[in-house]
Amino acid sequence: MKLKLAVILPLLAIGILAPATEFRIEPENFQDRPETGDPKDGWRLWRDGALLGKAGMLSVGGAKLASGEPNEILGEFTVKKGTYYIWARVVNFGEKWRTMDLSINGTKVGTVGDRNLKKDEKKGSLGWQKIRKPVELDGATKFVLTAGPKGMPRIDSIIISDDKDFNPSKKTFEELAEIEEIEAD
Ligand SMILES: [Ca+2]
Repeated sequence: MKLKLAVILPLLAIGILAPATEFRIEPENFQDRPETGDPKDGWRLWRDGALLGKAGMLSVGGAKLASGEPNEILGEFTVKKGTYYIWARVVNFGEKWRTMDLSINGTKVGTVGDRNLKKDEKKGSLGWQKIRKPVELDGATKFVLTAGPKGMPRIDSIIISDDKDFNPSKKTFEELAEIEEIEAD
């Protein structure tokens, strides 16, 4: 069936045929990512050519954890209004303790990092993990990553997509790098 322009235009206007939208958010570009200078404390920049933006963030735990302070980094971004599915590119050792919580605008939306290894997933490999529930975003959006009590999680990138079928695991590194990055506010 051919759709006539007179039919297509109103559908576009209400978003039914609008193309899916993906954005990248890079934790290494969060505004508030205190580096204490102590290699055993807080979070550190993780540089590697295999990472989007050639860097990520890793938590090294340490004194902050011992003091009971939340070991977190924070980024603020302006996001176009929409319902988004969230994916995080993280390292998974399958040992359950190198985890971090992702909170958005003060609400925890999920935990990523170590989880059960999938078939064919190598221990310590980088991979995409999906946050279970979609989130509604509109404008000013605060992302917080909080390292789990034992520290040591690593994260490269976050992608938000308004397409429930989007799957970054099916994209090449080059395709992922071309996804527009939202600059921190
Ligand atoms: Ca990155």
